[in-house]
Amino acid sequence: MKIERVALYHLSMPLRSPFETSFGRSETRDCILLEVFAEGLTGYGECVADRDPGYSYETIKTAWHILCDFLIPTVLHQQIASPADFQKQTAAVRGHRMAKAGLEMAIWDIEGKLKGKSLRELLGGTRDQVDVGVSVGIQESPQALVKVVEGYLSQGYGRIKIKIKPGRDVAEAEAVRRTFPGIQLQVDANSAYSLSSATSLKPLDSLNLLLIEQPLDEDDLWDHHYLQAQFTTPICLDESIHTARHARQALEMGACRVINIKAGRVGGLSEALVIHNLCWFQNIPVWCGGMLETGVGRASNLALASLPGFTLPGDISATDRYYLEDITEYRFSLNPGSTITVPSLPGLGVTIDRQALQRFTKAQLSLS
Ligand code: OSB
Ligand code: MG
Repeated sequence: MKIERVALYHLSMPLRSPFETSFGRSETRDCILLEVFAEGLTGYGECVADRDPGYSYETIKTAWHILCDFLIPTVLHQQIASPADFQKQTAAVRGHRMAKAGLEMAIWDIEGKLKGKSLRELLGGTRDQVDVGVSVGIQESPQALVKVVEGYLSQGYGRIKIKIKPGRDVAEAEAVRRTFPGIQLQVDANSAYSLSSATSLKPLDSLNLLLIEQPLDEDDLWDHHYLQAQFTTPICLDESIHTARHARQALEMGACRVINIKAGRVGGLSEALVIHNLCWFQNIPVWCGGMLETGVGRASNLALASLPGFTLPGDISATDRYYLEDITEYRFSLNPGSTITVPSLPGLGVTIDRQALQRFTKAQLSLS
C-alpha cells in the first residue's frame, strides 16, 4: 500500500466517571486518532498516549511531534508491504512506542480492508468472544469501592481489578474480597511502591488474587524478581515490558509470572504478537490491558485478545463503562458470561461517527 495522506485528531473524551490511579485522576481521556488514506481506503489507528506523562513518558504532544516530524514523513508516499515492513522502515525511531503503535494500527486496518479480512483473522485469533473484566479506579473509601464493584458485578462483569496505592491497598482489597468471596479479583499498583514499601502488601497474598500488577517502577525489573520470590501470588508486569526482549528477560529472571500485553506500550500489534507467542510457548498466561480506549482502540484490543494465549480476562469493558458517547458508530456491549464479541468485518471492523469525532476534536492536522 501507498499512503497518500494522514489526518491526526487530538481527541478529548469525557469519561462517565473520573478514573483515579496511583499516578493521578482524570475526568477526560485524551488520545490521538489517526486517519490514514491509501489505495482508496481509509484506515484508523488510536495512539494511547495521554495528556500527562503519568503512565508513560509519552504524551499527546510528544506523540504528535514524533508522528508529524518523523514517522509519517518516513512512510508517506512510500510502498509499505505490511505492518512488519512499516516496523522495518521506522526502526530508526527509538522508543515512542505509543506513537508508532497508533500509526501501525491504521496500517493493519487498511491491510485488513485490502484483503477482506478482519484484524482477528490477520493476527490469527481463535475466538469470537473474549473474556473481559473491569478496571476500577481508586475510590473515596473501601465502602465506596465495594459499592462500585457491586454495580459492575450486577452488570455481569466476572473479573474485577482494583487500583491501589500506598495506604489505599490492603483494606480495600480485603473489603472487596470479604464481600465477594467468589469473584476473580486482582490489583494494579501502577509502580507506586519500592521494594521495601511493598512488604506492606504481604497480606494480599492470602486473598486469592489472580495477580498483583506492576508494584514497582518501570525500570525495576530486577527488584520485581526479589518481590516475586516473597509472594505466592503471581506478579504481572505492565509498564516494565516495552519489547519482547524485556518479556523474555523478565521471565528468565523470575520478575513476573504473568504479562499484561498492550499493543500501544510495546510499539504495536506486531510486537504484541511476538510477546504473545513467546509467552504461549512457555505456558505463561497473558491478558490484554486497556488504556480507556475509544471504540477504535477497543476493536484492536478485542482482536488481539482473541489469540489463544490470552487466557486471563482482559481490561476491555463495554463502551458504556467509559463513555456516554463514542467516536465509533458501534458500541461494544457485555455478553452474558462476561465476554465481548470480537469484530468480524474487514480490518478493525468499525466505522467512525463523524459528528461525534468533530465534537471531541481539540486540534487536527492533515499531512500529504
Ligand atoms: O495500568 O492498566 C493500567 C488505564 C490507563 C492507564 C493505565 C492503565 C489503565 C487501566 C484501565 O487500568 C484499563 C481499561 O481500559 O479499562
Ligand atoms: Mg496496569
